[in-house]
Amino acid sequence: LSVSTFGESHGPAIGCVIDGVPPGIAIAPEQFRHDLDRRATGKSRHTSQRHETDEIEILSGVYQGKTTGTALALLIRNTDARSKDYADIDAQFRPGHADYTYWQKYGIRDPNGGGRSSARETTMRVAAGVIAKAWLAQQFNITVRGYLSQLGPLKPRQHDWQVVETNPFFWPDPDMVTELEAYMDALRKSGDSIGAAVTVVAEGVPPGWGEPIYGKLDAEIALAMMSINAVKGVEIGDGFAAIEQKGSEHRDEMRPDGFLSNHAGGILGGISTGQTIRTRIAIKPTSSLRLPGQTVNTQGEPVEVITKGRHDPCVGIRATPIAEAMLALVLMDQAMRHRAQCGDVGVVAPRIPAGTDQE
Ligand code: EPS
Repeated sequence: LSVSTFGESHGPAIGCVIDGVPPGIAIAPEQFRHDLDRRATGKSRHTSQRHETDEIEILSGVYQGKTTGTALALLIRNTDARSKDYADIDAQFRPGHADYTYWQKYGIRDPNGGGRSSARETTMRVAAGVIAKAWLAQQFNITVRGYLSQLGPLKPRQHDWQVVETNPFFWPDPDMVTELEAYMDALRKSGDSIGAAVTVVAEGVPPGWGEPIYGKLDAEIALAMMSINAVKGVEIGDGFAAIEQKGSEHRDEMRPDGFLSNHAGGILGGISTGQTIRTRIAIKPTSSLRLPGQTVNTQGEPVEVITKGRHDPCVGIRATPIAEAMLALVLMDQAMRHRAQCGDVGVVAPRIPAGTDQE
């Protein structure tokens, strides 16, 4: 499976081409609508107020509601770009933004919005992920879903999947939503931004997916997650908490009726165990701030920068569907690789049920 995206935040359109999609996957337009809306800007006062319609056009690869096996091309036209917001900073670099490194690499810059480095690009990842989610569900009954697991200093105290989709944050603790709203309102008024963490799980993944050395399932997940804008860290299972754990705590003991825990995050030796796959990503605070900061311009002179425009005070709020899409795409790719190499012969030992997981 291969996905490539194109288009800039303030260009005429964004799009993607997905190659290697098996034929016969049933895809309804509402499936795109659902996930694109979950990721979109302007759905609450806590995100960027740019109002894009994100109307998807399927250019190829789908016939009568089913994938044909040929290259799938998807397009979304930009309808609400406002390039004048960037007039003041087109010759300056926002501290903490890819403005600077794009300039160092290419020596040329499209000053309108973030261009390719804008989170606008993630729209097409979500669109591609819709295909992967549909295939995983239809072929294996796999569910990929996620939630915001930290917003700045705030951590959920309870976990209820039912409420994740009922608030603008993808937050699993119903008792804290008001607190999050107050936190975000104060932050937005201050002109500052905040980081966040998103957790994504895949339930129903059979054991055996992933290459043992190069192309480990966890390595591919980490690569995919780190390729999302603003992601600064990736954990699989307990991740960095493993530093302080003893082996007796970390190991996931097994009984014929199931695993007793899931510290490994569903992957051992780069191969899925059959447990829930769990990954958590750290998302940095957005760098486009209304607060003045020191920077340099393209001449190397010191200047003060203030970013206007319609920015996210916490881009992590919209990252849950993006991370779900990336996990689904990696799983689909690994599933096809596993099937191509092993078929069903890999499974010789008795399978242990997924068993206990800790959320
Ligand atoms: C973004 C800045 C804003 C956001 C954008 C992400 O856009 P602009 O390029 O107009 O400044 O609105 O998000 C989207 C448009 C989107 O669809 O996600 C950024 O700097 O990442």
